[in-house]
Amino acid sequence: MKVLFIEPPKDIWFVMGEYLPPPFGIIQLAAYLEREVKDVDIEVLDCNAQQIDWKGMEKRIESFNPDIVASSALATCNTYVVARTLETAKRVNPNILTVAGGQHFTATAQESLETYPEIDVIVRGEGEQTFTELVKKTNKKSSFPQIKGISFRQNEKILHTPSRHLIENLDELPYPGYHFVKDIVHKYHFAAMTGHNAPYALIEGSRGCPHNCTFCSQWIHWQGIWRIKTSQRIADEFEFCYQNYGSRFIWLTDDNFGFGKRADELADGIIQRGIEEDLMWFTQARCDDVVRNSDVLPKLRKSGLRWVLLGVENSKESTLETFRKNITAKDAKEAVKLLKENDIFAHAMFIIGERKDTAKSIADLREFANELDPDFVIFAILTPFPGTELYDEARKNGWIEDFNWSHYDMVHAIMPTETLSTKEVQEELYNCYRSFYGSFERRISGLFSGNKMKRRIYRYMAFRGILKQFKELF
Ligand code: B12
Ligand code: SF4
Repeated sequence: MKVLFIEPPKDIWFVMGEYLPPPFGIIQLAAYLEREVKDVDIEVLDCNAQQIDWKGMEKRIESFNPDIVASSALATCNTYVVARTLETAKRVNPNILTVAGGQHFTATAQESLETYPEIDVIVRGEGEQTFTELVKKTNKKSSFPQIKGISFRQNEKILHTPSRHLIENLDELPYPGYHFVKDIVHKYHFAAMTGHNAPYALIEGSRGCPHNCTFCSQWIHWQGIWRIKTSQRIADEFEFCYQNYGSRFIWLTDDNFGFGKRADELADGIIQRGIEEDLMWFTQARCDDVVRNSDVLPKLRKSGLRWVLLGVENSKESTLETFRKNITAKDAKEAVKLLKENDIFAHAMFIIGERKDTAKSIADLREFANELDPDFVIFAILTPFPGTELYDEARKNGWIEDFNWSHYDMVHAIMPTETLSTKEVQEELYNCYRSFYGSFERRISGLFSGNKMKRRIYRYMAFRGILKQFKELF
């Protein structure tokens, strides 16, 4: 049995500057499959890192001659590249079983199977156990209805088997399969933030989130359950990547790190392993968690935590309530201040385009962002990702004006607000960036900041003209 995992050629998210991430979801699945099934020949093809175009991909599929080709969208905006990948596989050999998975395909299983005849099976939700069972039963298609967690076609009908239970203990997962990409592992980088000399790895610390924001697909995908790896295990994975793959910048994939005791223990674990001196790591966090757990920040900084992305989202109370975010503008101010005091790069994410947003409320948000003055900001447009409560509401009310999935990148406006057209929401995004990064004082203070990461990103922006790229969206 031969299985080929493919990370398709795809566009980077220019908002984050220059980076090349490892295809984490699929190397994780590959490692699990390798451990559970002995007689399987597995390859991972990362078209981005190997600079392989569509033609090159086709040739690789031909030469490897797989029984199964599997690909992951990561985010909704990559739907078409995954479909094209699987279509390419079918063109090479119609007998290849093509499999897609991840948040988007899970949420749109019925619709995706109706739209893309090139997809044979969609693995819904958690992939490891389901995909492994699918590989074991590939040659017995009659047993597909017994595999929990898949959607597929049978006799012209689309079937969805019942969902599978989640893995209870994430510590039982194998270490991520970086050995599948060992020849190119040195290529992964987040140059805009950490330069070219800090090999970049992703490590997963948890799945899901205990909160339930209306626009977020994360908690829905993981069934509203937050499962965490032990801090000991996460620290082991840090050391594993540091020692074996030379990783010097680690992105902890948790959408909500949680801080607290877990963070304290992780910082201890990294420091005890003696790898903190030349290690940088990143995570995403809620503002209230940072404020509540400020006492652990110095130790986290010592362990190499250099950069935190805060989901500030908005300053307006009613908008935060609509999002069910359960934080306040005061939390955001305090969190940014605390991160900066601890020399941790404070990165804030804001969302514009909520239904009640007006030109005035977005101007107020711009003012708030300027006053908050984080080291770096991303303004994003409220996007109805399939699977979210927002998507259901927007669809029911006919708000969605654009169903081109490649625009679901939080940079393209998809919906109008009550008072702004979709085009005006798009223009407001540009105004937000211009307001924040257009400030001469901010640019100068960025270029000469005491924080190394901040100096690097402002230098990067100065030379690459990120503002210009936003302007080109119109
Ligand atoms: C790291 C990351 C990034 C990195 C890139 C990482 C990469 N490898 O390319 C960066 C910063 C560049 C990035 C960018 C973006 N991201 Co991002 N990102 C993440 C993050 C934090 C971790 C991804 C990860 O590795 N998870 C761990 C793996 C194991 O989980 P997984 O991929 O879901 O896979 C499991 C299952 O879903 C399933 N599965 C998945 N794929 C497949 C495929 C097959 C064949 C099978 C069988 C199973 C399967 O099995 C896996 C194991 O159980 C996630 C949030 C999260 N914690 O997942 C957001 C997330 C995926 N990103 C998101 C978004 C919106 C984006 C952006 C559009 C903008 C943004 N705001 O960040 C851009 C798009 C860039 C692009 N063009 O691809 C959203 C996606 C929502 C959606 N439905 O589209 C997420 C969920 C964050 C969120 N809470 O909203 N991202
Ligand atoms: S936005 Fe953040 S806090 Fe809210 S549900 Fe998603 S991951 Fe959790």
